[in-house]
Amino acid sequence: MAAAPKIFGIVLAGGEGKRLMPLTADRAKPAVPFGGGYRLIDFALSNLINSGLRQIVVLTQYKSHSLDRHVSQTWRLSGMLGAYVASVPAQQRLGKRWFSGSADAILQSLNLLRDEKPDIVVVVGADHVYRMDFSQMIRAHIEARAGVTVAAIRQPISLADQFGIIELDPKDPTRIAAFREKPKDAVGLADSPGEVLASMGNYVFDADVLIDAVQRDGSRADSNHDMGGDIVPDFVSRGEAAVYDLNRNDVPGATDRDRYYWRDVGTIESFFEAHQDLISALPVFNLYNQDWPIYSQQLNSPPAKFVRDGKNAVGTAIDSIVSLGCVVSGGHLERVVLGPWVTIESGAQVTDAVVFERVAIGANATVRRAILDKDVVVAPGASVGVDHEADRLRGFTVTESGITVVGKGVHVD
Ligand code: ADQ
Repeated sequence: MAAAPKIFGIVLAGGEGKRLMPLTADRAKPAVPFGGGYRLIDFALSNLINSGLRQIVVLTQYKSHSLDRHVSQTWRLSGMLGAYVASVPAQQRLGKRWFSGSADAILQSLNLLRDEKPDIVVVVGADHVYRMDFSQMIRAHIEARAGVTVAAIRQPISLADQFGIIELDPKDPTRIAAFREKPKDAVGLADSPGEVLASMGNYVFDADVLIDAVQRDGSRADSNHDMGGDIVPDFVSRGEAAVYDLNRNDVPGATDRDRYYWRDVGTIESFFEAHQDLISALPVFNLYNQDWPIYSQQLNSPPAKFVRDGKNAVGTAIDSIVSLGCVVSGGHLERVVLGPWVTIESGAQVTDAVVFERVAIGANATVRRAILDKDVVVAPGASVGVDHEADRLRGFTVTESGITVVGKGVHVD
């Protein structure tokens, strides 16, 4: 391999995100808004760009219109030195079929690798909130001389059935001895029985090894063509998989609280909780780290404004994030994340909420423990999240822990 290996990034962004319904009714999961002005995919892309990658493709499939638009409008790199972030929709290059899994998405996109001829390929998921310097993981991969290196982080054992679970080789703890995708009967770690070592769904491969692996997988009738379910276990069975623990990763500007922060925001519950992690005074995840910025679309919008209403009531917000273009007129926000262009009228009370773009909350309305998708209108005096039975009867999703989700464009009376 040359002294400076050529690195290529693949972002897997074709997942449906069924567990995030109704937020994914009309958009791919990586395009779901997060933290006011971001989309979920901005975290993966920012990490890759901050790590020095300059050739990145985003493989899309499911309801990809808003994702494709976001990637092409926001992630415009200068054309110099062949730098790009390109959204590549499924194209049926290998017959009349869509991607049958994440490994098949790569198999159907091998023309991109053949064009660029990289030495190393970084493959990442598109729906996690975290910071990670992939250049450090790439160095570890080259030193480990493994076919694949899998990024890993400790997670509570109660979540083991949502992740690929890694068992290390006791003789060489840099190697993976066993890998099971989403097991129901995971065993805790020897030094911490309440935890397991989970795959983050981020991988570094030698390019030729990746090409060979997805081609072999493609010819197997017994494979689901899934990176976590099929490709990684195959490397593990041949003793060719190394692990890279996120706790080895040192991201510039990280705080003690968020140095190893990583959240899979695949469910409404985890999506809601990750927002709560953003808004406290000492945030669990610090969006204000300028040494490792998370990039997103630049809105041409006026700043947020807080004003008194006609009756001299003050518009206030505490422990909240308020995006550009918002106007809070006499209403009160507490532990709320507002996307751009939201209006909050006199006497409205909004607590513990995630509110997407262009939502209007009318005078004296009440919103509690809720997620309001884009263009929702809450009429004056109406309520969301106060009476869960009434919420269900109106067709809103109410989760087990009592989070009410109102879908895009719904008018709440
Ligand atoms: P999951 O996220 O459940 O687990 P998957 O549904 O395959 O696995 O999604 C992985 C990534 O690939 C996501 O970013 C998704 O959008 C994308 N994707 C899924 N199907 C795709 C397709 N047909 N085409 C293109 N992209 C597709 C994975 C790993 C686990 C690991 C967790 C960490 O399989 O081992 O623990 O991620 O969250």
